[in-house]
Amino acid sequence: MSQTLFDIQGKVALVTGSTHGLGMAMAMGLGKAGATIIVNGNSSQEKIDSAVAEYRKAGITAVGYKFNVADELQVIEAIKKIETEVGVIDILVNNAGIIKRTPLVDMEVADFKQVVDIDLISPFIVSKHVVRGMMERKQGKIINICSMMSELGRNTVGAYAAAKGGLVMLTKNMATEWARFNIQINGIGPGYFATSQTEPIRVDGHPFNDFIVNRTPAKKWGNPDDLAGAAIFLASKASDFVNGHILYVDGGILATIGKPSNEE
Ligand code: GCO
Repeated sequence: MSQTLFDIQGKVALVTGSTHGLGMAMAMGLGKAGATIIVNGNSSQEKIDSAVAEYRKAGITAVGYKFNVADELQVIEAIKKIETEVGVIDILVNNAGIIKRTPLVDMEVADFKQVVDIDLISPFIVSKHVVRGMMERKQGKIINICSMMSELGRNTVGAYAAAKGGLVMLTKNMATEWARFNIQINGIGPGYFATSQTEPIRVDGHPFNDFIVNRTPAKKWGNPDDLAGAAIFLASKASDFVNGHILYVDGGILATIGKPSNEE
């Protein structure tokens, strides 16, 4: 019984932004659990090709597609190509995202809009064009990658927090409208992980590095591989009655207000 609960053998999973970082870590987890991985990026074909090679080296069936998740026409065309060339998309992980660390009072409106475009509107665009097939087949899994900033503010990441907070409510509304088609739409909220996105605030000696280690009950930055289990759970039968839920994988940050530095 437990074997089939988490079995995603033969499923096709599109993971946006999966050429590196948390997206690659979750996609690797899904791939090692048997899913075919659709690798997506928008930077360069070389980056996608080298990521696909990395997946295949790990024994995962992987195909790469370069498209901009914020461009609806590119998304429509890419989904058509994927579903013709590889197969219908059973699992969608809306992971692609950017962050701009600027105090709100100094932030250009165009920069704020760009963050919201990619981190909030793109999951809507990609989901809208993937979910129609899921509705017809009466089954599907959508996983939106949220953040600690879905629940907490932090200096200089206001646009990102607004987008990631909105993504929680978008996830709940997708569940409200699409659960009746046997589609489960949930979120994963990563805590603070050691990736290229957090490198600027993680380098040794950076005050934020010590802050996060102290603020996290687990007393460490997350390892991207720690997200694979949550992704497999929300992509498999094991979560068939879970909907509109954000699963935080954060070492306990959201469980606590923290403590004075002189307390154990
Ligand atoms: C930051 C970090 C965070 C993390 C993650 C936390 O600047 O505070 O980049 O945004 O990346 O989103 O969940």
